[in-house]
Amino acid sequence: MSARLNFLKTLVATASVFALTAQATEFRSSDIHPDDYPTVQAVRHMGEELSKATNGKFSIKVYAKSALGQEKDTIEQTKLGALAMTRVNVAPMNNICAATMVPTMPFLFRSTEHMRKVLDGPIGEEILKDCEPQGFVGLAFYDSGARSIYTVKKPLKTLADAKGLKVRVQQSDLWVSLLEAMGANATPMPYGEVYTALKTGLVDAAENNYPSYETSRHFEVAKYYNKTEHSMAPEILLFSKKVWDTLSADDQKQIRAAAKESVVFMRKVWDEQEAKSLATVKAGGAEIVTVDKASFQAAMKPVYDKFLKDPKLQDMVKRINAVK
Ligand code: GTR
Repeated sequence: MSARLNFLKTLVATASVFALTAQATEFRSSDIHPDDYPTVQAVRHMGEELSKATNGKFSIKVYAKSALGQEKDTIEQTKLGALAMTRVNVAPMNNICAATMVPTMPFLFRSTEHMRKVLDGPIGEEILKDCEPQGFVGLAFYDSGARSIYTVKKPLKTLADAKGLKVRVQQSDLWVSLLEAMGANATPMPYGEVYTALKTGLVDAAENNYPSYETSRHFEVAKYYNKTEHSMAPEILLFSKKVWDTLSADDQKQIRAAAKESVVFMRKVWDEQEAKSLATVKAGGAEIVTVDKASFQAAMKPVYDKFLKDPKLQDMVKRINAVK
């Protein structure tokens, strides 16, 4: 008798667990950064908000530290619907979705405030929308600060110092041209290979913001952080269109709302992280070098000419410049 009761109890328990799992969906999201990096924290925060708003129907599990691959791989998986979400920089999207080239453009944003205002407004929405025909629902932009060139052997003070420098760039044709316009030799490679490339002399330099320079430990190998601040290419949070199309309009609304909310959270964490990373790299022996930025800026026209041939994109740049 008691054996039968136990059996029934187990049956009921199993059935209810099953019902729960049958209803609840956990979206997988990828990131190349370590666990406590602002982008990882932001998507995790989004998951918590989404779970609260939907009474546990949806949640997000973030796979950090490239557990699911480098950015190009996870973009591919997201397109196929094998992965629901990926947080990447706009750079590896440049060749896929043309509008993402615009916020990548050198010396485009005048300040963090300018960048945030543009990306929060209709222009930001337009860029996100441009990824949809390619299989991605753009949910949000996250801050990525300003990128500067860091060098192993000697500081870089003017454009002339960049001549012939072997610089790692992100996997984007635009990024190759950007460094070539500076007179450097651009070597595109995934983020995960940069530390070794700097250490073995495969490249003389790389470029990134303070948090990446610090958390990747690149500052231990490339001591000169030369403040070129040549691009403020933001991060982008992408949802798989394939998965998206299986969701109801109401579910989609909840996801969008949680993503937007995570931007506010991210900016706070980002500002703190930038300050913390700067202090860490300085304490670790990095030298912050002042650069003749105007000489770099003056060399950028060929990049605009080559990549913004489409009048729509040119117009977008004009509208960005007009945002006060
Ligand atoms: C970081 C960015 C990453 C990746 C990396 C890189 O700043 O957060 O998404 O783009 O730079 O240089 O590959």
